[in-house]
Amino acid sequence: SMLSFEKKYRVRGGTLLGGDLFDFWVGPFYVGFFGVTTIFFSLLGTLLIVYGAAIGPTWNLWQISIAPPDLSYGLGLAPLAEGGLWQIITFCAIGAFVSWVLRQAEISRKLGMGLHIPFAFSFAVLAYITLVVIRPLLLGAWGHGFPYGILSHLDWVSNVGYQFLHFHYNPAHMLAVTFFFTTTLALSMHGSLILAVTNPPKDDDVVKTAEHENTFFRDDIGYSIGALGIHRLGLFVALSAGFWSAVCIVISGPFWTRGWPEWWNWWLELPIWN
Ligand code: BCL
Ligand code: UQ2
Repeated sequence: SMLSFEKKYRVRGGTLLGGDLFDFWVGPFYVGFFGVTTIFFSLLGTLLIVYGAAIGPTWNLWQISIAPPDLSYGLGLAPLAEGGLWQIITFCAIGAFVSWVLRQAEISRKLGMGLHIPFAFSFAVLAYITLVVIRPLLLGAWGHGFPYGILSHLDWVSNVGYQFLHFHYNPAHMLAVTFFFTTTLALSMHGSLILAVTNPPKDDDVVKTAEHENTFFRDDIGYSIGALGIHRLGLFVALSAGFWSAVCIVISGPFWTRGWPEWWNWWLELPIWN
């Protein structure tokens, strides 16, 4: 059932495209122009994946894979069974992800909220587009995209990693990994703190306050970042993880072609050692 405030905010306006045409709800879901395009692209993309599996060698879920074209096709279009499917599926995926960002933006605008959510999701979309469009363009072949399959994409990550001998020496990869780990640290601190103050035993009321939250961390480590602060920090570390992930892969090949351990020679070559 609909909450009373939902009724109040279910009003026309705020759309970016289509005007009033798709400005309505179906059950709990807002539709909008970009709801329609999301459904269209994700349905078409999914059907093409199923078709790719059907003309492929296996129905084993782990082994199904839809590969990008051979490197010899460069930046051209390939026949369907030779990577053309991968190209159309990639187009559909980007269509669906971008539609989703814009749908989030329309809903935020209707509610008069900030655009933080579509802004945040667009970092994930950016990382994906970096992998399957920006880096392949810079390297001159769609064949540099990753294959769509559960095990095959893992093989791709391993192979591309070892092309650079030891990917852990990639400085942007170091930053990305560190931000991912810091994100889990921040969320585990935040989640445990909130549950500790607002999850009372059965039949008890919530009696703890923001003062308890602050005081815990002041007693524990001499500092509290604050209730608003932890959410700003959390968003920052999470978006940084996605951002540096995109950077770490786009520089691998287009910017640096040798092993990543060798990149650190700049340090050994500093004139101050002479
Ligand atoms: Mg590494 C990349 C961590 C070891 C080679 N590696 C990454 C990064 C991340 C990471 C920083 C992947 C996350 C990412 O891109 O998110 N690597 C990591 C860690 C170790 C590690 C922690 C470790 O050892 C502890 N890596 C190694 C070893 C190498 C290596 C040393 C292999 C031998 N690594 C590579 C290579 C790559 C990485 C090569 C990369 O290409 C990758 C990277 O940086 O890519 C950018 C970004 C998020 C996305 C791309 C997801 C996008 C989601 C989209 C927009 C939405 C999907 C919707 C979905 C389909 C719908 C679902 C519907 C449902 C109904 C819900
Ligand atoms: C905090 C606070 C919260 C929190 C958390 C902290 C009342 C509800 C988790 C503590 C966080 C700190 C000290 C920052 C830690 C830094 C990193 C890089 C992980 O103070 O305010 O609000 O949830």
